[in-house]
Amino acid sequence: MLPKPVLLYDQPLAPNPMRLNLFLAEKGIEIERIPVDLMAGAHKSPDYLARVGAPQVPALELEDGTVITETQAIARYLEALHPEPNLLGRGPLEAALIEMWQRRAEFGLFAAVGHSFRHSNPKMAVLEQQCPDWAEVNRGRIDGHLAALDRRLEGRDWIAADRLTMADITAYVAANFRRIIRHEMPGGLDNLAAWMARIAARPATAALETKR
Ligand SMILES: N[C@@H](CCC(=O)N[C@@H](CS)C(=O)NCC(=O)O)C(=O)O
Repeated sequence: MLPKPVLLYDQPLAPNPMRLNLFLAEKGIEIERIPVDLMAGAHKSPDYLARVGAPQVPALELEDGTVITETQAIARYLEALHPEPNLLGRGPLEAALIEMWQRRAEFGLFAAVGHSFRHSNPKMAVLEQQCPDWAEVNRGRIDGHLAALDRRLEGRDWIAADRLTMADITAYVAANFRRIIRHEMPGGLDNLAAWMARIAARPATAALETKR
């Protein structure tokens, strides 16, 4: 028997927890959450570090005391417990392609938006040793990542498979999070705009938006 999840260390406004929360909502998984106040440094307290082992959210605690960090690792465990709806791939080839697009989204658009935000917003100075040039470099990369996604979505509804997967979730959270740095969506990315509207209209996404 696999140990059951008992607690999610969460911060619903932060983008990695957002990815996991969307994943959970799509799967219909309910779990007790404990909000972690990142701005107050709660994730760096000795108690948090002793329990979780790393100063970050999300983190998933299991009934046997194991704590899993890293959004993708948490998702992987939860998918083993709740295989449907499948978000990480059925079979090795599909799983590899979803992982590939997930990583491209995470290390591409998601990282560009994240670095741009963390290195430019004065409030983030409590969490980040800020480098304004790095914020600008990353802001400059966003349009290219959006255009690449738009090209990928030509003639298809979803990024990696015939249905929404974790690749879409990561890319969507990143594309949406641009709003926090007031990045303007370039014109002409019609495939991307249609895909964003498709995800925004899903019950899981809508439920998440209204909770915030
Ligand atoms: N690679 C990790 C990243 C986790 C992460 O960086 N989470 C952010 C919130 S989005 C955090 O906890 N930041 C704390 C800090 O910057 O001190 C994952 O995929 O979950």
